[in-house]
Amino acid sequence: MITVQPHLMLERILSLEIVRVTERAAVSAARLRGRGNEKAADQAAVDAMRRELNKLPIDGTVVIGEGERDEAPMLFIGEKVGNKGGFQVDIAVDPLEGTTLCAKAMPGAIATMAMAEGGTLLNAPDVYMEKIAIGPGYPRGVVALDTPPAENIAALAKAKGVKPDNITALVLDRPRHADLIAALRKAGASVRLITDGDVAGVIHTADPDGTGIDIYIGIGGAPEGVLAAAALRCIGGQMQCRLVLDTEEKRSRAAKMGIKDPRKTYEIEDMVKGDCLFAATGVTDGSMLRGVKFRNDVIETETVVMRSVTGTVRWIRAEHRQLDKFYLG
Ligand code: VTB
Repeated sequence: MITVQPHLMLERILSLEIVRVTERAAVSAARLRGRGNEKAADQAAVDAMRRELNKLPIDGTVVIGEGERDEAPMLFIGEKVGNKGGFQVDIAVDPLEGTTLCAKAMPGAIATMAMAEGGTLLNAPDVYMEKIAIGPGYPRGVVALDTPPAENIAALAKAKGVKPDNITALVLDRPRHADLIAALRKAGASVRLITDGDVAGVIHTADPDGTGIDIYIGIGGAPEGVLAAAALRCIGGQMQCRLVLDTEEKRSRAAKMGIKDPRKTYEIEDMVKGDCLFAATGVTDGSMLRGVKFRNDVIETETVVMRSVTGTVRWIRAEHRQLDKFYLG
């Protein structure tokens, strides 16, 4: 007996289809690992992701993409993707999250995307975003964006039942975070710094025992924030974010995208308003995913795919033997 509700059937099938999308993007980018050419690696991932997205039975609109139409020829915000055969979906893509990591063959580059019902993903401009995220299992509001770092660390430690010096915070290594890092350390926390890749950074908080990360804090990209929110919508956890709209130009760009209150604090449910799918494939080896491996006649990929309807998280290690599908030339 089929127990899947009919209206969820397509979405269920799409959860494997989006794996194909991030796999292709990851393989194309991985060919350009360590070549010092961020643009070329990104372009390869974009091309592959777009080609694959256009095969899906969806009527998709890119809401988080490579940029505005005039600056991004492909996967621009507003671009229609899919074969228009299916239902309306919003798409968020970061075909190569961590272009620098890929160009330098450093750990943690991924190809990632999220898909949700049409009109449910936050249309965020490509600006900075303040973010704070913790994993599941804590009382709601235990940490907050506007609470000083020391108080957040103390509250989180108390809720976890440990001392503050057993809390580890993940922060992007940027000069803008100097005060934040100092305050976290003063509060007793250990600070793990990353050079790039805060989508994976936020996801790390969902499994503190496995990753050693209890909290993600700091300012990163807004598109990456929405993608991370999609992942947390599937696996649980809390996140608060605010766009950094510090110039008139940014505020008017945001307003054009429908953002009425430039100082709004977004929770996960404000960024991803309904059910969603999230997928990420490793490009370079990282603490979340293995990178692409090129062997004789076989290409290996590792992908995580999540589905909010059920909270199922699948880790998919694939061996690809039909290599012409990657259009590697
Ligand atoms: C982060 C990080 C990305 O951009 O969002 C960061 O997750 C923010 O921008 O991997 P800055 O680099 O300007 O700090 C990335 O590093 C991608 O560029």
